[in-house]
Amino acid sequence: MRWSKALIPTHKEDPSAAETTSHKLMLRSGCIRKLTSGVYNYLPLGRRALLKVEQIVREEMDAVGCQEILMPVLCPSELWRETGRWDVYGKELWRVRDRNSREFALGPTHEEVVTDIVRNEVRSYRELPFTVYQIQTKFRDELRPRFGVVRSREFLMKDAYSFHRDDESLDETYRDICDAYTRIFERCSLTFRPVEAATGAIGGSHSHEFMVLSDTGESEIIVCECGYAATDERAEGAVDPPPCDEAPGEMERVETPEMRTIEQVSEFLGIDPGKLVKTIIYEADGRPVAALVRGDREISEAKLSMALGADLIVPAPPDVIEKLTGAPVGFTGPVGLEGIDVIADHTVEPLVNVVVGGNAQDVHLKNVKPGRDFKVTAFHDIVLVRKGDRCARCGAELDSFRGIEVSQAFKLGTKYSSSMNATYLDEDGVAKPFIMGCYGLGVSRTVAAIIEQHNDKDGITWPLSVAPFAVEILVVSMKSEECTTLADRLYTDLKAAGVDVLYDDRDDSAGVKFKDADLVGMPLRVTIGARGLKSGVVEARVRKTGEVTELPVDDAVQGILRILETLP
Ligand code: 9G3
Repeated sequence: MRWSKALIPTHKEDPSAAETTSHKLMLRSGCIRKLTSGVYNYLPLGRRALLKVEQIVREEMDAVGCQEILMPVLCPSELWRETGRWDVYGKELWRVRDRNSREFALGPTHEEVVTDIVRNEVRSYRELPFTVYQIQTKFRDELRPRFGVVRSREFLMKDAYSFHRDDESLDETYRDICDAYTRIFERCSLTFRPVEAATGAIGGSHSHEFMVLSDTGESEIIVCECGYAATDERAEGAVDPPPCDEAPGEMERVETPEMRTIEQVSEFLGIDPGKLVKTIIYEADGRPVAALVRGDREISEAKLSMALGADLIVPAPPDVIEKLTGAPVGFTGPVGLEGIDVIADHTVEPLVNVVVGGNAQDVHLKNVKPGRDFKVTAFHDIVLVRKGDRCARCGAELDSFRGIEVSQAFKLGTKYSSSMNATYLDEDGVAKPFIMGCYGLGVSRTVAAIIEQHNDKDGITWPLSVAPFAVEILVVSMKSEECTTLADRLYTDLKAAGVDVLYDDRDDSAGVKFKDADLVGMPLRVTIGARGLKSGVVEARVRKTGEVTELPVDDAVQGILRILETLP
């Protein structure tokens, strides 16, 4: 591609609205442009990188025997009503109507549609197992789109679905696809880590996420030297209990005017946050529940949802809280709370003399003892584990990292096939629901993750495997005919040798062109200048390492091919 004719709008300055390195660099290098909130155009460089990643994904999915299909973006609401998910997902599910007012979702994921295909087309156990996948634009009306294509409202995802008659077969495919993911991310030169994950609203028994390690990642990963790794919301850990050798005192009412937060109450009463218990009212599939953790800890909504077997957990709105407790938000407590389940974390059980909300404006209760002063429906592990807690497996101190979630695999079991009545006839002639797995990989997000890990102060440093172009030819001055003649020839010869070449033939200053070459970050830059040509050489420079090789003009193509072979 000749740069003079290409749409590669680079920018010197950092765009003010971009918070992460990858978002800034994708904008500055002209890879993407924002159309509207959470919606991006891919310009030629971005499109080419996206296609490279897409192709790697396709090759590795095909290699483990998956078949590519393409399902529609428009998903009729009837299918989503069959699984109940039309009502479970709120505004994030993008709903549209046709001219006859029939409702559709713009597909955020395709469990329902694929299950519908399979229930109509697959009859016998002899047709199992199999896996289908698609690479398709997905829609989710995110509350807070951010970080460019990392969290956008329209994004490219590879989603795969497998169908089985038994768990062993599901386990095998699950392993094969996790192995394929490992190869995909290795080919993308990513530093990543598979971790155990919560299943959340999707349901199912088992889940892993692949995390690309990055300080700008939205996910927190908890890791242990013993090999245990999990997302923070899923991680299990031992939370050190504070000493509680005190004698239990009498429950006592205290005035706490305008003191609503743990910090405020703790400071006002001069009591350690670890001796407070916080009570949060959630709606679990629409039903209110109270969840309790120590004041110095946070609740894992994912663990709470698993403990309750609920599809969707959301904090209850203020009016629901006021109605249940008779007090404004900030004074909720478990004492005298009637008619709703109280779920407490295990760490709450041994506490004595704690402070809780008094269910009345400006009131808290002191010297409260769980079990004595209020009833707990059930104790569960619902605490959000953090760095410094101890590993549930080996007892060592847990560490934490930040990561970008680039893929996730779930063992779904029969959740979707049962609710949609998708069955096959087994050997014994009995109709049984398909056992399912599903496997997602964010293609556009992976491109951003690659840039997040491959950049320096001057711009992107693309790995060769996903670079929009392998080589950039840079002509120092378009005024020199000797230089442009050679550059034209090299451009033609490299393309003939199958190399993707970007030819910076713009009539701009050398300074601008060198800066842009670093910014767009093609793995190998070949500079053609009058000075080099005097001694019969062109200069090849590896973007990532800065390593320079002078190549004799007559051997330039072979020399370039040799260097490319050494690049990842
Ligand atoms: C929705 C909306 C958002 C969603 C979902 C449904 C996340 C939803 C989870 C998954 C799970 C798997 C197939 C590939 C592998 C991952 N956000 N999830 O189901 F309606 Cl609005 O998508 N899907």
